[in-house]
Amino acid sequence: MTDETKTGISRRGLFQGTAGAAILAGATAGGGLFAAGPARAKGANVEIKPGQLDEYYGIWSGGQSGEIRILGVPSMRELIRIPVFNRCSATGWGITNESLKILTQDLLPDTKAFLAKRGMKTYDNGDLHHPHMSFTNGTYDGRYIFANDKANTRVARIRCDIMRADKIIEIPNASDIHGMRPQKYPRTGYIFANGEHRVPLPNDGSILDEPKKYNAIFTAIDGDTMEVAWQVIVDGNLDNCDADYEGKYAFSTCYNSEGGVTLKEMTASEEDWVTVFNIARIEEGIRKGDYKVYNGVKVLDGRHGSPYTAYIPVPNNPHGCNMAPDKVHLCIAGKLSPTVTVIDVRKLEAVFNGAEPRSAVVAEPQLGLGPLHTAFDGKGNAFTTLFLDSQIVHWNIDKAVRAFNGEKVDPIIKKIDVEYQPGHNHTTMGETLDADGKFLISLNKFSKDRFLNVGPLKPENDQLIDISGGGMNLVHDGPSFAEPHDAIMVRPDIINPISIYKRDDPMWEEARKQAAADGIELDYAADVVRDKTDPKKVRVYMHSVAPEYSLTSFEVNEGDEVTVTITNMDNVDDLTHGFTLGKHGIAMEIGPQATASVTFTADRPGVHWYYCQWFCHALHMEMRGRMLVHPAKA
Ligand code: RUQ
Ligand code: CUA
Ligand code: CA
Repeated sequence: MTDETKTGISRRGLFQGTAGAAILAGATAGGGLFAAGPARAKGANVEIKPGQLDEYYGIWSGGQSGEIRILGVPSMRELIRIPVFNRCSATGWGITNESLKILTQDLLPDTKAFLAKRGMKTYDNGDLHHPHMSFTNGTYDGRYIFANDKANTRVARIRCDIMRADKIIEIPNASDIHGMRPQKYPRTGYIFANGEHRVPLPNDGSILDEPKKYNAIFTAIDGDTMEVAWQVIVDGNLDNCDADYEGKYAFSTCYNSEGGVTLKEMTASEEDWVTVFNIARIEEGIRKGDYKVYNGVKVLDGRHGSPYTAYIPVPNNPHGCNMAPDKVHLCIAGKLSPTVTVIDVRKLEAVFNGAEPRSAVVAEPQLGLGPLHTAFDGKGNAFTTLFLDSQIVHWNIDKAVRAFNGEKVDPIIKKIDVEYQPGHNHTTMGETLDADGKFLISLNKFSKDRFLNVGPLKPENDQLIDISGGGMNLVHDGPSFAEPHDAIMVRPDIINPISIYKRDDPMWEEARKQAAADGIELDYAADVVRDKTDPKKVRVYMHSVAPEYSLTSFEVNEGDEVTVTITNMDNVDDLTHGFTLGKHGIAMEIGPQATASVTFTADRPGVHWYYCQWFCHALHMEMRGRMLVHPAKA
């Protein structure tokens, strides 16, 4: 954010204004957030007692940690973490063959070659901003969670039955996937993914410091196959996105219509735009062959003048892009402008048929400084985060439309302070037709003095607000580690995870095939098999029943490539075993009835203990065995 915003208010002035507004909010809101003090606000009956279950699943982005976290809402208890783009020491994500397959198989050929030169199989990091669930008929259907990786231009699909990724694909041609949303209607369908940064196409070094020749690319992924369906070249760049409730359009905010590469250049203009993608026309364009193929993907030209896109001017450097569950209003947060631009999606057809693009704008209320994202209560009201003001503004969409038409009405219902600098916010079921207006989460980028000091890197602060009575009551402050950009809150009846794996789960398909080829029954295995054609390859098969592995030792030779495959035969809820091999950097979880495997080279002669790292039994410490590695003969 620049010091001087478009409104001409300096940062110093802003903070003075904020302090004043904070006092005001405290006075008018009957003890607004500042006054709330302790984590439970008076009158807000949301206490979750020990042993009680929460009312919602919170599916939280783990930001630059690369993971997803599942919280219980409203208790804000962190329930579990799902490793996605990161490495996980606990579960072995990025170590096991099963996870490595998902992390590597859909990388692009040039990425694989680039990583191989560095001795890597996949990227070790990720920057996960936007977790969103698959939809059917405008509401969550509990099949999948999709999430972007801005750092390495990937999109992941997470199975909700086991809460593990089953597909991670790298997107060609685009650079740095930021905004990402599933199609809401009739079902998902497409996953829309914004390549935020502009790069040359192809990006092979033939074009370097010629920004005019760079492009941003919009991608539609088929959520069922996780293959790229098509891409569209756009003018400007692509920040956040959303989709409508009729399956007609996707929308993206553009903060860099200037095509700049420096902050100064990217904020030079008075206006940027929202890019609207016309799905039917794009599909028609694909059918008619109006595309070029780059890196195996059909790419349409959606720059100005094309039939595929419309560019609707909005004040400079917009950010959030949120479709209201009234099926009509798309809310574009102004960021540098104190406004939210409201677009009526029913007017877009006319725009695509030649009407002036701004004719689709039906409101542009002034809400406060630094609007970033908008959430909805399903009752016609919206909540917009004000980053600079450290506030959330509660406003009415209909009144904003009426005010835009000249009526003397104030759309603002109330403002409350949050601690501090909110980015995303989200309401329970708020991005679906089932928006229920119960809770609002404010994901604040700074916690400052809100918690015990933990050193220079502070946690962020997630504040849960009860909006069920039409007001806004803070019910919880929750510190969170880097860095929830976004979150969704989903009714528990929609998500039905299993507790015990099915033995035919596709996750360990390869291990199943290999065992069959070796004549091994995974469920009862206690075998060491040396490969017939490549005698340096050894496959060790065992199963586990608490507190024992079926093999208490196995022997290999120095230099052998060893694959250890373990099946957890305990058929009991919550009985996970593990396999940690000392001094080898190897650890993996093996869930109830799951099979997991890991491959490594036995290049340390000697005795190496393996042990179970998930406390599973009174004799868990004794759940161990030895790998004996014979030294290579000199
Ligand atoms: S963005 S703080 Cu990565 Cu969703 Cu707006
Ligand atoms: Cu099995 Cu600990
Ligand atoms: Ca701009």
